[in-house]
Amino acid sequence: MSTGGRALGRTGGRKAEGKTRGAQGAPFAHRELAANPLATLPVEFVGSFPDPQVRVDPQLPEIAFVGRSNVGKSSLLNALIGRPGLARVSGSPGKTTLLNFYRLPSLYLVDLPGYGFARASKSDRAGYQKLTRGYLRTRGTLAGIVWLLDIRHEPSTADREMQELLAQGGRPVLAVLTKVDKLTRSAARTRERGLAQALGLGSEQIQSTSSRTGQGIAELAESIVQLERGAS
Ligand SMILES: Nc1nc2c(ncn2[C@@H]2O[C@H](COP(=O)(O)OP(=O)(O)OP(=O)(O)O)[C@@H](O)[C@H]2O)c(=O)[nH]1
Ligand SMILES: [Mg+2]
Repeated sequence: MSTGGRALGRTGGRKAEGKTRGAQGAPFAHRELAANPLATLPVEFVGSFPDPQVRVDPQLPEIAFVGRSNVGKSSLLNALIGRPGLARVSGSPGKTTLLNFYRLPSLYLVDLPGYGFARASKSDRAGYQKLTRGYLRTRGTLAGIVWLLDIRHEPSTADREMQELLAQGGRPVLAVLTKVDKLTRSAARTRERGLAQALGLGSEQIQSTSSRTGQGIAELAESIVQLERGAS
């Protein structure tokens, strides 16, 4: 909010100045979309990198996926591009430890290591954090961030810290609630409202999704396309 409607709402004690959009020029429309505009595009795995300054060729806008370990980043990425096995998914948290780049014709989707993974060693955790934060802070080609939160849980301290970092970065953010299939419709609606309030976001800034059932995936894909259009 503090950055012309580009970042997430209330953070760092700054007061919200009204509702922000889910992303610059791309609020979630919350209407049922028939087709996912990303699922029909060719996609290619580019590589896994340990360096936030890595040069990828060609240079294109990047959309990053960030969130707590095990929140469902890799699954969401697979669902968006319609390739179930492309990004590595696991029952055990901490699967993604590097920056993984996937190329669509005119943008990259970047799967980031999850934060808050308690079982990783302290030095590993510090390393992932440095990589994720370094990437989010310094990446010139970063066009937007998809920030994932599990619909069943309250935002953790690490989530709050991430929200702060994202607000400071001032780039468009799409807040996505994952695993909505785990709740009944009415429980999901209650959680959506509660989380929107807890995060200081308008309901149009949050999209509930399920990588399992496909709910909300086409809508998120459409918002990513809008984000990329705003960046290029
Ligand atoms: N029910 C349900 N399970 C999901 C969904 N998305 C992911 N999962 C499960 O959650 C677990 C973690 O999924 P990942 O996609 O690997 O999560 P991640 O955020 O990439 O995890 P890290 O790479 O460890 O940070 C796996 O067991 C997935 O099958 C969903 O929409 N619904
Ligand atoms: Mg992952």
